[in-house]
Amino acid sequence: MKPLHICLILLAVLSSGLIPTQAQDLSRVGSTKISDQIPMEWISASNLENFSASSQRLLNATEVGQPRKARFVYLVPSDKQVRDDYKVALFDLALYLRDKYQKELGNDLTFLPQVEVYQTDHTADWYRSHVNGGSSAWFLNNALGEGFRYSGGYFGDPNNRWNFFIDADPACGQGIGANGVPPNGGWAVLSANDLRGLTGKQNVPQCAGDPPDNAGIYRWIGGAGHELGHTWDLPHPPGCGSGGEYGGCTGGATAYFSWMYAGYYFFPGTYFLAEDKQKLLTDSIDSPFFQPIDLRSPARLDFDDDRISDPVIWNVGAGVWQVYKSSTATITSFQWGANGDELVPNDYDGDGQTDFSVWRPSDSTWYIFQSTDSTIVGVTFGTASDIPVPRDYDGDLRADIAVWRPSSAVWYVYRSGTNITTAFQFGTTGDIPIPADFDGDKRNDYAIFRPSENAWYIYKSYLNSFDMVTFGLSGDELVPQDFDGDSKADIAVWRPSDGNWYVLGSAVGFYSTHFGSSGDLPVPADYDGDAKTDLSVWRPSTATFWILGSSAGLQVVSLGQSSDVPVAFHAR
Ligand SMILES: [Ca+2]
Ligand SMILES: [Ca+2]
Ligand SMILES: [Ca+2]
Ligand SMILES: [Ca+2]
Ligand SMILES: [Zn+2]
Repeated sequence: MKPLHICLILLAVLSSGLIPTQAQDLSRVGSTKISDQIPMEWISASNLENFSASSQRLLNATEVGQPRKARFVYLVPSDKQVRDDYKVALFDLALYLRDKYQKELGNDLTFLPQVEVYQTDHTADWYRSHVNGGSSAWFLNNALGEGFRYSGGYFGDPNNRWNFFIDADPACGQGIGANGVPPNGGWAVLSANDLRGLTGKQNVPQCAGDPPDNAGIYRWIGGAGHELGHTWDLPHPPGCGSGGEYGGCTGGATAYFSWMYAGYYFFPGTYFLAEDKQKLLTDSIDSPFFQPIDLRSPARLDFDDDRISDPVIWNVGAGVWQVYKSSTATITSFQWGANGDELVPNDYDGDGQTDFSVWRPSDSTWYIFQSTDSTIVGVTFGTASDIPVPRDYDGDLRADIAVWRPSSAVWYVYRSGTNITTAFQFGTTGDIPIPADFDGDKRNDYAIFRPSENAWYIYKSYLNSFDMVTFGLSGDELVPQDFDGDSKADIAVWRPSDGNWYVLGSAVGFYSTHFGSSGDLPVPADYDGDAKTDLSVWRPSTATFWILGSSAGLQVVSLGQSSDVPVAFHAR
C-alpha cells in the first residue's frame, strides 16, 4: 500500500514539474532561486558584532568537554507569542532526525539533540528590514546574530550544530539556509514557513506568485534534516541543479532522490549517499558528533530491566504486585495502589524499567513509584470518567501520562519531552481507545476500536489521515501488539469463546492460532525477549500464566491466586 502511494506521488510531481530542483528553503529573487547553501561572503563577523558587542550572552552553553549536540533553537520575535505547537513540533523534529540519522549511519550512531526557546527583543519585521550586510543577507545576518547572542553559539562552534528557527518571514529575495564550511560554518537559519509547515499549516509565499507548498509535515522534517546535513558541510551531490533529467545530478536518480538533494521532499523515504555517510562518520570535525545511543523502546512490563517482559499479578484487595522476574526467575512483591485504582504500569522515568504506578479516579491522580530513584511522583491529570492511556507518544522513550475522554473523544497527552499537554479529538463516544505504535515510528498512535462497526481507526499524525480496518467481533479482547517482530503493532484480537488469537500481522499477514480457553484472560507481552509478542493467557482457576514463547516455546508460571488480576490485562 505505502510504496504504491509513494510511487504515485513521484509520478505526479515529476510530470507536473513541481518537484523542487533544490532544497525547500531555497528562497527566491523574483523567479530566480538562491541556493540554500549560504555563501560565507554574505556573512561577516562585523555583521554579528553589531549585536554581540552591545548585548550580553544570556546563556553560556558551549563548554569544552561537553557532549556535542545538534541544537534546535526556536527564536520568538518580541511581537510574537511563544507557541506550544511550535515547541512540540521542534521537539518532534529533533527526535525524528535523530532517529533517521541513526537508521542511516548504523551501529546505533546518531547525534544528541537539544531543543530550546528564546524570546528576542526585536520584532518580526526588524529581521527582514534592519540593514545588515547585503540586502539578500539582512534576514540571515539579523537572525544569526540574535540566535548566537541568546544561545551562546558562534561560527565554527566545535561542540554544536546550530539550527535556528525564527518565527519571522524573510522579504522576497532574502535568503535562508545553511553553511557548514570550516572554520566558520555549523549553522542553519530557517524561518516562519518551516514552523508553519512543521505544524501542518499553510505556508505564506515569500514572494508574490510563489506556489504554495502543501506536501505535508514530513517534507518539512526532511527539509530541516537536509539543512542539518549542510551544517556538517554535506554538499548537494555533484551536478545537481544544473538542469535536465534528474536535475542534472551526475549520480542520476540515486543522487537526485538522496536526502542532500530532492529526497528531503519524501522523508522518511530518503537516504544519505555513501559519501555523505562516509564524511559524517570519518571526518575529524563531524564524527565526534555521532555516538552510539540506545534508542530501543523499553519492553512492556519489565521490572528488572533485562528487556524481557515479566509475568505480573495484582492483588486487588491488598494492592500488592507480584512480579516473576525474568532475569532471576524469582518472585518479588511490592505494595502499590488500592482497590479501585486503575493499573497504569509503564516506564515514566525513562530508565528502561517499568514503574509501579496506578491512576486513582477518585482524585484523578497518577501515583508513580519511579524505578530510577525510588521517589514517588503524584500528578493530577484527567477526570474520574476518563480512561487512562499512558504510552510514549512523543518518542523520548518515556511514557506520557495520558487519558482519553469518552464524552468528547479527546486525547489529552502530557508530553514528557516538553511538559506540554496536547488535546486532540479522535474517535467518538462509545469507542474503545487502543493506542499502539502501528506505523513503527516509535511513537504510539491514537487509535480506537468502534464496537458498532467492528472497526479499528488508526490515526497517522504526520499525514493527518487515518486507516480504518474492520477486524474482530463484539466480545473479542483487543490485543494490539507486535506479534511478528517488525516493530509495528499488529491489529489483533483474542476470542474468549473459542480461545483463538486472530492476528493481522503487519509483516506476515493474517493468521490465527488456538491458545487458551474460555475463562482465561489474554496477557500478551514479550516474555522470551525476542522482540515478538508471545501469545499468552492467565488462567484464574489455577493462577497460572500460559505463555507460548515465540522463541522459547511453552512456559507455565504459577503466580498469585485465583482472585488476583493479571497486570498485563489491565494495562490497557
Ligand atoms: Ca524482565
Ligand atoms: Ca514520552
Ligand atoms: Ca507511530
Ligand atoms: Ca517473544
Ligand atoms: Zn541544500
